[in-house]
Amino acid sequence: QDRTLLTDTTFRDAHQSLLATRIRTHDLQKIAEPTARMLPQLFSTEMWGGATYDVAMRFLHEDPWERLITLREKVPNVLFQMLLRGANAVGYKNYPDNVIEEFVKTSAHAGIDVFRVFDSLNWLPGMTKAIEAVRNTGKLAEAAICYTGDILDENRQKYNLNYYKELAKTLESEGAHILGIKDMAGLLKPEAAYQLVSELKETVDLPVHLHMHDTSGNGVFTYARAIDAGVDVVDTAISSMGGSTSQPSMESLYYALKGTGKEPDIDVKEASRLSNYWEDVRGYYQGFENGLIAPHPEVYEHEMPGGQYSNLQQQAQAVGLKGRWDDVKDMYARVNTLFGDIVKVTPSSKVVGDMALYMVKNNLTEEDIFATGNSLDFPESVVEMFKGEIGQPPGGFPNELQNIILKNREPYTDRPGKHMEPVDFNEVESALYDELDREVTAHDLMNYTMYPKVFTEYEQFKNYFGDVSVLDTPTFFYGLRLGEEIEVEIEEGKTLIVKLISISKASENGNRIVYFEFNGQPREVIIKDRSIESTVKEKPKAEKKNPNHIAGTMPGTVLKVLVKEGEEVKKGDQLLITEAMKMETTVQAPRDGVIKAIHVDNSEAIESGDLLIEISD
Ligand code: PYR
Repeated sequence: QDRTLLTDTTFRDAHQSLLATRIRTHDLQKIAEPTARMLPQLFSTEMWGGATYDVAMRFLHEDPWERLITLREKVPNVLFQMLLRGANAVGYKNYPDNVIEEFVKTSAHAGIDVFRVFDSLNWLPGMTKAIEAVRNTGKLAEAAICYTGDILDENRQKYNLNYYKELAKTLESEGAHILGIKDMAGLLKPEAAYQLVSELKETVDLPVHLHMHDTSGNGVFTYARAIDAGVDVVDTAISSMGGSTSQPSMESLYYALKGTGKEPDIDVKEASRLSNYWEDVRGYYQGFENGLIAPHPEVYEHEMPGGQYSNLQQQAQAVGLKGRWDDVKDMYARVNTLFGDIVKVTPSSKVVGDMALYMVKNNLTEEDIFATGNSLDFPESVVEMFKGEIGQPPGGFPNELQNIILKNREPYTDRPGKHMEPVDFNEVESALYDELDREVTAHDLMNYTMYPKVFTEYEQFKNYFGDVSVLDTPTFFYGLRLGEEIEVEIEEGKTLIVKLISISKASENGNRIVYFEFNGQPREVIIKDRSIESTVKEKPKAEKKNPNHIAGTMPGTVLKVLVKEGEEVKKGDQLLITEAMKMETTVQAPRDGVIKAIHVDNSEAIESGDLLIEISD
């Protein structure tokens, strides 16, 4: 009997799914060499891609490429795997073809060996360029089918066995080296896994690699049945970073299979030593835990991906829906039905999540959407998806709803990449050179091309605060307590000892003097306390029933005002774009009229109910 091969997802999907993607390179690199020594027989380690790319810059103030390069140096002996969102690369929208090509080339060069490519609607044209780009680098293209629904449910047959078999055949003919089954929510039940894997093994002549999340608690059972059916590789995480919304636990699967001859070729004692490390480290990230402390079979109802659960929960809190999480989960499933039952994985899952938040926040039902949808301002991501910007679901979008959401504008049905101008990287390079005032690397180019705003803010932060990646994680997240002493290794073998002595009262302009010891020498530094300056002026509130008043619907920021006072507008014209968490909304004119007053500026913070714009006849 062949041993089961494993991919270890601890460095990527495990923390994306348990801790809102927050594990820092600092904590990964400390355990990288021991991991390489202790788990040499893995098929691969998934350590990059998905949400880790933008979260690194956005929240951890580090460069995702440095993570890849640092880990590559420390782990030379195991294949590195990344998650690539097809035409969306590691972003949330389609990019021009030459960006995909360049991104794949650069990632392969920096150390990625296996690219798991998927499309968030299982739409083949969204994957073909990425598969081709991977093949051109000589690396391994794992093309993944996203699993949704339930092949055993006779009442829900949109995604049935035949559907998956046809897709698998097509991916094989497109040049996939490995067939992935990406069960991003953990919906694949044990018997369904047996049938699906058996049929796919009959259908294609490729190794089959199964990825799932253990949200329901049935993960190891599902894997065991997939292994009975001949699956070649499965995704697991080190036990203290496994289970729940993460992947099933590596050691648990090992013990479950022991005696069958199919147990993976790992030293389970070494694996549990790695688990001890992660158990301690996980504690530093407690604030990002998603609160799921028990199996959650409800996932079979709401179908939310493991990687989305904790992130959407945070988004819901940020828009004031903390007490209504049950409603959001329920609405998530209803929105899926409203959208015609689609695959839900980044970015399509985010669209469903945005719509669910929008409907709960505004107390809307499906009937309201059909009855009053023409006057509703849907989240930007919803409008974009229905316009065809992230591809097409099997069978297309429901027509009536599409007309309502697009306000009868024409969607497109071909590949979005076709409509996009290629990015001129020389131009980007010279613009960046001016802005950064330093040599521009291939990695800067990718960061900027994919996330211009996030990258610029990351650079500004780094210029202001320096390289914070050297700080230990408790200090990074929570700062120093008075009297606390820490060691900071700024480069190999060069350690500084920092002790916080005291902090002065704030001066009138909000500055404080921080007294500390630096390798035993007293030092001080003046720092602006950004929490002072809370004299935020109140904005006028919109009159609820006044049709001339346009109000903010969620706490957030104004991204861009698109009109001027005195300008004539027609019903449906775009007035301004707002952002709440990462969700953009375009506010449209509810009727024809003239812009009488604009009460907000670009980048201004707004509250729900604030008066943004007034219209008159
Ligand atoms: C991602 O795209 O980030 C997933 O984990 C699906």
